[in-house]
Amino acid sequence: MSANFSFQSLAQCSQTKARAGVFMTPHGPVETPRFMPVGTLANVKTVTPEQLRNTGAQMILSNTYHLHLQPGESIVAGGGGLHKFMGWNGPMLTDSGGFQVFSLSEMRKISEEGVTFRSPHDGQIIHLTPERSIEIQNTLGADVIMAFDECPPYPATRQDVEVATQRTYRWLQRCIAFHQRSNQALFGIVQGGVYLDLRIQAAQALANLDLPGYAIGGVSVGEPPELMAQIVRTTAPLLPPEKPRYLMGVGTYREMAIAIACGVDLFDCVIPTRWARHGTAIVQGERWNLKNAKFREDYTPLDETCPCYACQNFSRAYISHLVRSQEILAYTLLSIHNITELIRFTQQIREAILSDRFAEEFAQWLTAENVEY
Ligand code: PRF
Ligand code: ZN
Repeated sequence: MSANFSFQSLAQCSQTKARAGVFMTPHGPVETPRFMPVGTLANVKTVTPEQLRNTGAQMILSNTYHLHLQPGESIVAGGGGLHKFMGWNGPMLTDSGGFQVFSLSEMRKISEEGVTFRSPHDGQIIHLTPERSIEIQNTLGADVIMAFDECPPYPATRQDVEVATQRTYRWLQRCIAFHQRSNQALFGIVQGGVYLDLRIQAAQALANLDLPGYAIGGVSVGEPPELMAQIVRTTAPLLPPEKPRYLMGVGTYREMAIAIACGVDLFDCVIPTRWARHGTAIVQGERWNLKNAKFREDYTPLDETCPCYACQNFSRAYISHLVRSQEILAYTLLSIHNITELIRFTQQIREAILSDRFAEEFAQWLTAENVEY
């Protein structure tokens, strides 16, 4: 690993594969396991960087696809790079764009060279290739950049997933060849859909490449939860233990707890901010709709155990009022709270791992149907 990055495992659970560690980046440490909030368009929606820092966020995410379309990476570079442009001084990661092209744009065409699609902004034809994705991510300047991959939909035939997984591997080799900066760590992404033999092949092939970190992609795309658990349980242990492992797009309590038990260190998900904008609070892993009549005269905080700004200063009744009135402050307070809840959950797991109490204390989250650990 380059001198700018390191991953140190501080403790290993005696009953599961969970570990607590520190991932060091040029913009500071990330204590793992940890949830990373999503800031798609160079901001975590409705939350200022200062508020975000106070949720316990260490590393945050942004997206190559979105920033390339709007405002364009040269504008971000003109503003001093992604960190300076958006006022976030901490560790940052950009996703490569492949997944977003497939989930968000129309008229996409995929070939060995890359992906062609129409910009949803102005209809312009855009080509994204492994080299182009890395070039854009180099220009944006996040600490961690992701390989350009193809995430097959669910369900998909074994044949289609095999083609996508092998192409993803060739694209990774092109990303590695193109990426020349030591102050940005390139993570590889394991695909393979729900086909465990393809997952195993891909994980072993990637493990041989000595990358600074590894992600598991292609999950949480509609497959049943027990399949996701099986995929993570099969894949994570094959990735080098001395490197950070990142499960992409996953952020519910149960999914994170299970993945952590399999040795995963990092997570991201739009759930806390997206739900916030729908007036939904996450409380101890449950989903509460603040429009519910029972909150109208409930003067207690969202979560009495939560240290966040929203819980320390406002009641359920007040936030319910803001949600009903569609006041923007509702979304800010709920985003702050939801992000804090998810980060706190991963922090509590980290502390439990450090004192080897994880398997007992989080037993309620560690079961998924038909899955054993
Ligand atoms: N690939 C990339 N980003 C992603 C995913 C993926 O498979 C997922 C799948 N859950 C979320 N974000 N590049
Ligand atoms: Zn709170």
